[in-house]
Amino acid sequence: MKNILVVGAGGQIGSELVPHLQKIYGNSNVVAADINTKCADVFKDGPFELLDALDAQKFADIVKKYKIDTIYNMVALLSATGEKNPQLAWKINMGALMNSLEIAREFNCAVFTPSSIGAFGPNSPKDNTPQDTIMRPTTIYGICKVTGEMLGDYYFQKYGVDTRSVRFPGIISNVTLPGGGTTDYAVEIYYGAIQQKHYVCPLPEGTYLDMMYMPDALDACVQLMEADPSKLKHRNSFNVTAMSFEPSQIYAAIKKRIPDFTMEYDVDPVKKAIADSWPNYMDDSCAREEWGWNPKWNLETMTDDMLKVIGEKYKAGLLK
Ligand code: VAH
Repeated sequence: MKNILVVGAGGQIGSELVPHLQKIYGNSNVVAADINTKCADVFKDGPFELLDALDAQKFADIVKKYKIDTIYNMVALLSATGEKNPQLAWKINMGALMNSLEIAREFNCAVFTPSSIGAFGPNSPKDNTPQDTIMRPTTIYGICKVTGEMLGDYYFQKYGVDTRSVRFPGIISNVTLPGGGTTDYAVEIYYGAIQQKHYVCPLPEGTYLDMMYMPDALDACVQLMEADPSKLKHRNSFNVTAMSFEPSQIYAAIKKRIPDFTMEYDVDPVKKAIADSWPNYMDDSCAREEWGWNPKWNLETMTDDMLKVIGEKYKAGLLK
């Protein structure tokens, strides 16, 4: 059975990835690690370790203590936050990745590190963005992600480290609010619909972005890490997407279910510039062919589930 370490477990993906992995591999086989002390109260079903991913010695000690064979490195400052402090974003994003790769090399671990649609840039093809194409991102987040992809392939080719990665689109979830992402509007809009019946959208109408519901994202992580390595022509990093929409389309999907929901636009120029540099929709045929990627959720089914779960939390007084 695998022994897994999730670093950055307290983030938007990590907070759902840990229980998802525990259901598959067993609670004691999945160690959650995060710099935030509050996470100790969240991850009570299995081992939790306080870890600053930039502390290589502590990171390695945890890998040795639990005989880890698989590292999910989920540490990242996201796109909009990164633009406020590019130097810190580089330090954290690349420091955590380099420690993950070096420790994986030393202790023979496999490594999963998410990349992102943010790894593409304004001169990447916007529609049906190919798996292999020009990538000149114009955000520090994207530069971290494309550098991370190359480091992942380098550690595989030079040292044989089993590195694998997907280029996630915007991920929509109803557990942990995302922070500092350009695609966060697609999560916030559901809370606005339930709590205020109104939302002020920071991206303009017509801004298409790839998106995915969290259950599909969690399946993508596990499916790729469980894939037969002999079938993988790519490793870092696979395009994966489930849907592409622009703000007026998600607004319409919600309004069908909450007729008195209203939305206005107040465009955030930073988020607009970032979104405009990213694809409208990616070609994820390589992931489908090489490891059976096949998303289950679309805008309609996701909207039903998001409004149901957030509505129940609201009625129970659980929303801040
Ligand atoms: C962001 N949610 O907006 C992240 C993601 C595809 C975007 O990487 O920065």
